[in-house]
Amino acid sequence: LTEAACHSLNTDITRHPCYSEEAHRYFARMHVPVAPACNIQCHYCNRKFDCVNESRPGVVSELLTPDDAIRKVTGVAAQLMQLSVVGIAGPGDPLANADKTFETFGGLRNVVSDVTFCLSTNGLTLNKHIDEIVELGIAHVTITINAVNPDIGSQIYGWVYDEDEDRKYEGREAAELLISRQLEGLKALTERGVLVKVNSVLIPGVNDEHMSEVSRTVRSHGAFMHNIMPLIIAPGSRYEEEGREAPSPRMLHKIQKDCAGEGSKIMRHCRQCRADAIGLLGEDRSADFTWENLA
Ligand code: CLF
Ligand code: SF4
Repeated sequence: LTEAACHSLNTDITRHPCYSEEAHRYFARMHVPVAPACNIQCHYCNRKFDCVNESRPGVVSELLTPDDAIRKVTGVAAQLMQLSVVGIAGPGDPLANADKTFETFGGLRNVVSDVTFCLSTNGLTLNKHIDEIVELGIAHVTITINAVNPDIGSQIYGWVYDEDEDRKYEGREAAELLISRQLEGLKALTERGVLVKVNSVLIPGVNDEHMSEVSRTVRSHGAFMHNIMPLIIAPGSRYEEEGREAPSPRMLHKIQKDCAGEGSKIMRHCRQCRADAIGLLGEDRSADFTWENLA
């Protein structure tokens, strides 16, 4: 998309702290944690904590109901002039809690103007929600895609639950289903004018050598930007039991550089936020915005 096209779709990246490196110095995002459930199992995750796809492991966000989230955003927007984005990123998968997620965005539409809506998902059920996302004006969606090859994906995901069939998939089949839904959702959103960022968790020994293929594939399906994030292992997760380790900064930078060299627009300023973060990236002011302070 050209910059002019972004403006006409209300996908003004110059005010989005994640989609624009420059914007992250001046504009703030607020996450509302309304989405507790998840429909897949990543080996780096422990459900006691927030979704690791866009968040630090070991963090527990306090859940909000959609009504409370709407009240909270209204209060914060009145006090935090830099607020430009409201996002739903957990603590589970926002689209595994589609009713709560869309009720929140729908309600916010009526009470805040001049903020962009942002959604982060593992992508499993995106195919069912494209129209709703577009109709609610959710201009930015992030999909966490860690592999595009099911053999590699089967080393990352324990299972995937398909609610329509009421069936739990495991192993290669689970990864195959998830990957096909992710790529289908990415393409469909892009075709409808939504700006899609792809997050990938870099897992040494699993997807490090695969990452440039991931980057190429998501680019060819329309991804606007690729955010390759270092694995941080949640306490109590399968990867912790296996003794896996985070990538070195050197490995992360080399892979980001290689993917950029092949033509992907790489995000380098991600701070792996919590599902209830408020403020500039890297800053968490959620403690400043208690109900008492907002009253
Ligand atoms: Fe939040 Fe994510 Fe939207 Fe940003 S975070 S839902 S795109 S408004 Fe940003 Fe945080 Fe990194 Fe995510 S720094 S974890 S990339
Ligand atoms: Fe955990 Fe993965 Fe579900 Fe996020 S998508 S809550 S990391 S299992």
